[in-house]
Amino acid sequence: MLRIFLLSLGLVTALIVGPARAAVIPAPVSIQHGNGFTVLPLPLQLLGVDAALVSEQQLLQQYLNSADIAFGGAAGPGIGLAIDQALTASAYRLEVGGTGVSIVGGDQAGVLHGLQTLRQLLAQADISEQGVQLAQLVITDQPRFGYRGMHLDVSRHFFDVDFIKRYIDLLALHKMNVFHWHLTDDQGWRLESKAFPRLTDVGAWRSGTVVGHTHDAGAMSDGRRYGGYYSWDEVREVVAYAAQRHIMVVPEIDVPGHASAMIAAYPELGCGESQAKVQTHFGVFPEILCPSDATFTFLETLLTEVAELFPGPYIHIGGDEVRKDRWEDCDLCDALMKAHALEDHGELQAWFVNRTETIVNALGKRIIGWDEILDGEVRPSATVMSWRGQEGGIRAARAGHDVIMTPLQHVYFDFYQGSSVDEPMAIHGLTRLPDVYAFQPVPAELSAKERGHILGAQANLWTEYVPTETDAERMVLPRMSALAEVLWTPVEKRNFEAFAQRLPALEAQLRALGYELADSHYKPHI
Ligand code: TNX
Repeated sequence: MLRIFLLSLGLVTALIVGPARAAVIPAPVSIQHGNGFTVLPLPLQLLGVDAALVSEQQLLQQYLNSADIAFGGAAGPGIGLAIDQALTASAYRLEVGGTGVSIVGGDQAGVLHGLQTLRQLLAQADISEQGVQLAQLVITDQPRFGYRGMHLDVSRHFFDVDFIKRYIDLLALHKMNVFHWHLTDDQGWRLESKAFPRLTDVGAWRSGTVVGHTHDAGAMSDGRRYGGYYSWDEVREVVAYAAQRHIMVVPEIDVPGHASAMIAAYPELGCGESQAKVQTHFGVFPEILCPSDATFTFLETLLTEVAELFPGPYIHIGGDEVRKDRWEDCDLCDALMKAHALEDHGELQAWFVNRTETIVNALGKRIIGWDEILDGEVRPSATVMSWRGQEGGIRAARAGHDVIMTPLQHVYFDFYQGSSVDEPMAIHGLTRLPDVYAFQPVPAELSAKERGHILGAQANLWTEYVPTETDAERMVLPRMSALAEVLWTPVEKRNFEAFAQRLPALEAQLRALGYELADSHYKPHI
């Protein structure tokens, strides 16, 4: 502002004032600021794009469009994209120099990450009739972790494909690369199945919708039918959309617990007399799958469909919060435990997981499970998602499992984000912006070898109390901006005060893109 004012008075040149510091989130590995500016004339010229980067060039055009920056010019300094295999995968180098902007990636993902940095620089640039004025600099950058994820629960509340794409856009902007799609739960089944149409005919619908933020369970339901699901075409559209942004989609089919909707559709999958319905309230429900041959035959057919729809290497099979007491009154369960010398129901659950893993592995995929799968002996080939703190992840890494950290203390984005009474109703808990930023995904007590098992981390957005798109955006923004820095930036470069200074520029950019953000972190915390 001051700079613009001084410039308009003609009192100083940019060189005297010096270029504004680029505010990039997540903070890059290195930024070297130059002394001057480069002015890119409008419309912007897009230069020398490799054939392998056609898709990234399309994205660049879309990004410029959504920032209202004209492109298609043919003169003056422009923007060039290239691959240089001397750089590592996902790494990039961005230079704003005399001849324009050059983004060189170690691969296409690296170029994409460079584009996200450029978007932030453009959003902060002075744009006039002369063109876009960018501070000269050189950024070299690469991610700290390979797995940088965001989860979204679409069961408790349903979000349509347009929103899913806007959510994926947010991941890309933050240089995150995994979208964990929590497709099934007690309150709704959201994935079309050709083999089992009742999963959506019955399981995708419940007899009440949420009528506002309230913890009064009775008031949650207005009696109308609520629900929805994704067709195979829609899933493919989402997967392709994510792939263009170098984002892997991890589908979750949550078994054997959190399965009320599945059992409501196919009661024979449950243990004993089924009372299952698609649930309308928050909670952990007693209906769980029975470990019968019929269940595994069903899962094999279902997971074959899932494996075809989702090209990524993982299928998440849930495993959390299983009300194993349901297996107490079950002759088949007793017989299985005897036959396999299983001592308790935790071991029976592990047996269930192992058998499901065999199915998934035969489909050419690997499983991920929530940390409860460690209650018995599961094979080290299962990747563990540690949510009840980091202890599960520590145990898992020591036992040779790959681990994704998602501890509720730091990255449960369904929790409150501030202590003000104006805070919108949330499920419970408190995860403030500095709590997210303080997250250390690699526990100090692990050995070097064990640390190698920590693939990265993700935040979870459970949506029991997140009924609308606006609510969802306000829960993840700006907390995911803090998480992005945890996952990307070298730990020694992390500094919350510096992040907080850079944040307003990103917040303005996100608002300009039409997202809603929470402002809890600007309010006093008592
Ligand atoms: C626990 S985290 C759950 C979810 C709930 C969440 C609410 C996990 C694996 N299971 O089913 O939505 O708490 O915070």
